[in-house]
Amino acid sequence: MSKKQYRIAVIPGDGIGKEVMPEGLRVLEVAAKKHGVSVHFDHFDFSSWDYYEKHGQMMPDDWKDKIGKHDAIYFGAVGWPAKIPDHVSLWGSLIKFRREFDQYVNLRPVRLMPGVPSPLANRKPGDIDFWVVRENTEGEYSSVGGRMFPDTDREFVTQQTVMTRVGVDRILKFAFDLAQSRPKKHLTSATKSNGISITMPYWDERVEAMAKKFPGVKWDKYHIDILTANFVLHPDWFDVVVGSNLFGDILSDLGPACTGTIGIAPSGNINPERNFPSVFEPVHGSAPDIAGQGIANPIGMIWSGAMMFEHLGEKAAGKSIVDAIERTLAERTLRTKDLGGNADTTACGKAVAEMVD
Ligand code: GGG
Repeated sequence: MSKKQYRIAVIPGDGIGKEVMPEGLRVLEVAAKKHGVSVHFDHFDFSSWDYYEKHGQMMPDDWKDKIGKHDAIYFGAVGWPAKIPDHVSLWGSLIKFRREFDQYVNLRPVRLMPGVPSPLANRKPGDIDFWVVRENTEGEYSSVGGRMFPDTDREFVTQQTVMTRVGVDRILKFAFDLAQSRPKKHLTSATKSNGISITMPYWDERVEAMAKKFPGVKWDKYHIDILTANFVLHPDWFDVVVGSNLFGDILSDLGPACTGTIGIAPSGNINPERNFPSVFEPVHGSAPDIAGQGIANPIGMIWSGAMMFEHLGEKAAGKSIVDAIERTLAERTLRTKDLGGNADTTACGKAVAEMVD
């Protein structure tokens, strides 16, 4: 039994984030109890439209003091576009975490679970089982740029992609390390160096340089356009796929969609050096179109909790949650509507909790 008590900051955020979070916590509590893991949850209401409405900003000025000493952050979803522009909510919360806690790895598994129908023809579990490794602190998500002469016919808007050698090399090293640890030992790099003629050839150069340090890893690269087509046509080709901030974001929505639904996809925003807490959140956003109906799929939130336990070193507790997810999804009636079932958010969460052993 682990002697440490983990302190987890819990931030449900907006929309369905508020609905799936209780199910994530339900399952974490059961797994913690069964595996002798001691966890304490501190709840925060910021990173949400409600907080913004009261305070005029997404988070308090001392947000880092409030959550920076926790062992991890468990996050729901951000964004309420009817009330606040998406870029204001995202840059006011999640992107601050990623940058200021140096969470330069965004790790997102893509796996077809037993019993879950893939929208792709003739795919079975094992055919789709790979990781998307997304660069998480720079690239296309840069704040370098601006708007001049607004609302005139001279209006001019620019935003630069930023790639640093440190930033590119560290994400590539993480991805090659991961590929080396897997049976297939295969890495695919997402590029677009024919059209994006400065940053992407640089990315390719750094991939080639890093590959020399990993002679045991087979690697290839695809332009992002054909790579997305190959995700759909040949998902079995992939093992570890590494991409820039934007390419990684797109690929990690498309990948899970090929496994049935983006609703099951988890992610970790990871600071591998552990100087800061890492954030674990479902890949999906706040989904205003279905929020408030109690029908959101809680599996992405629950699986993110499993990733969090694994990151904290509580491997058995994490695995017990993933196994419980597999057993739940195998039963059609326990799945939510997006996967052809009729369970609501709570029923699906309870089913996973009951399956944890
Ligand atoms: N739970 C993830 C979330 O709320 N995502 C909102 C979003 O739009 N994220 C964009 C990003 O991850 O870059």
